[in-house]
Amino acid sequence: MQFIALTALAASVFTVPAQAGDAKAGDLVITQAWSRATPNGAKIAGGYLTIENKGAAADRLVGGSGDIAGKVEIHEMAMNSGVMTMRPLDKGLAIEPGKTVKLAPGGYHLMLMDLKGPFKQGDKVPLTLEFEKAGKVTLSLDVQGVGAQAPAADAGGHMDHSGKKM
Ligand SMILES: [Cu+2]
Repeated sequence: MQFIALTALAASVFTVPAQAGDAKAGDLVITQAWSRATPNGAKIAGGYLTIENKGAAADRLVGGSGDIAGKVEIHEMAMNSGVMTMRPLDKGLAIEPGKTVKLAPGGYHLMLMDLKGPFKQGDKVPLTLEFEKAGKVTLSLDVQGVGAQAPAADAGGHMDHSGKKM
């Protein structure tokens, strides 16, 4: 009995994240999760974060969800015939073992769509990410100012990359 109690205690101690704001899911460590304040009436926002895979097997970011958005997609931004475009990654984003993948303006990002309300600077927006192997992990996006590392194409490029109105 004593042994079992101690084991349980040890396990709970080791699952506490090292730093406030960081999140862990299995062998994945997620840091620097952030977003930007949304302009008036905006229905979309980008989500950015760093994912490190400390394990020996590949994993895959396959989706996300949150009360603040009707839909969360994983997008890739790329130059296409001189035009900055975005496309959803239907199969998700691979996180190779030993590698760190950064979601940042101008590259991979989370697309939070059908926002239920504005993001204001200083907000912490709760979001759940889903990984193929590590499962679900909840974290919060630190909302920065409107112009924080904002690529000009971000908001404007969204109406047509999927062919859908949002
Ligand atoms: Cu996008």
